[in-house]
Amino acid sequence: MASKAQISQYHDRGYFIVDDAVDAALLQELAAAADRVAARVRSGEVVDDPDGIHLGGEAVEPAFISGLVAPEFAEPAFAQYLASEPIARYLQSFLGDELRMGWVHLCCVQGQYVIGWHRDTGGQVKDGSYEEEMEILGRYRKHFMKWHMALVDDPCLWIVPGSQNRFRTDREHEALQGGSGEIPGATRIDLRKGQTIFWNGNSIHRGVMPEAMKRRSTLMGGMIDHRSDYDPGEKGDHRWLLADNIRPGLPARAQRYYDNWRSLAEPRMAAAPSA
Ligand SMILES: O=C(O)CCC(=O)C(=O)O
Ligand SMILES: [Fe+2]
Repeated sequence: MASKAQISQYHDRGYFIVDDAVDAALLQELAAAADRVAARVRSGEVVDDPDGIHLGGEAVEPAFISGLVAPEFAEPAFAQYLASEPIARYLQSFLGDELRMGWVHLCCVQGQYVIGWHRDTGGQVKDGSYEEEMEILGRYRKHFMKWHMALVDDPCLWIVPGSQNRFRTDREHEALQGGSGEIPGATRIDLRKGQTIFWNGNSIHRGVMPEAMKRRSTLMGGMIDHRSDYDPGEKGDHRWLLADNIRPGLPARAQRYYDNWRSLAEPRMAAAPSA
């Protein structure tokens, strides 16, 4: 379970960092598996397509890979990780016992990488009044938790601590409109290999890869409290997850997460096939 100090840091500053959310042996497996999946996408052997993971396609240089639990990647470590005990224990403190599947993605950029300042409130008003912004921050993704886990040391994420709880400043407004430059009080998160940051995406944040850094290899996870109503925006509902070959390859706890998700997502997707 998360400690009281971690829970209050999460609520006040919008994040906390831990060393023990992944087992040492699994960490080594994940790091090696991540390199293999990136190589498979790079060579065209596996295609990570929102409509269905498949074999044999065009080589691309991946930045984010999303189909990690699909059997086409042949890397069971990712589903084991998503269903692992330490992840469940940390999430339980915030989301309760009954979770539904979010995601685990790999960020494997090489070379340049910048995602400007933003909150993860996609689809919501970005330029709202005080009342509108506070309403969004109070409601959006409230039953949801996300995290990064570094497979190699990762200093790319920047967060403005506490900004998940308050209206933007003028300087932040400018930065959120696509302006560049620094925000006073922003913190660079220096994750060492194997460390996990659980953080609130309503915070103002950005991703920047330092010039000297050659490659990033970080898992990005998310999970949802299954007591909450289904929200089509709660995760990119990739249709590949509906394929018949996904569920049998998952560990028991992940099957439960999957079934919870599918029971709500499938009827939605059937009603709106291209959503
Ligand atoms: O590169 C990063 O760490 C930030 C990515 C991001 O914006 C997010 O995970 O919401
Ligand atoms: Fe983000």
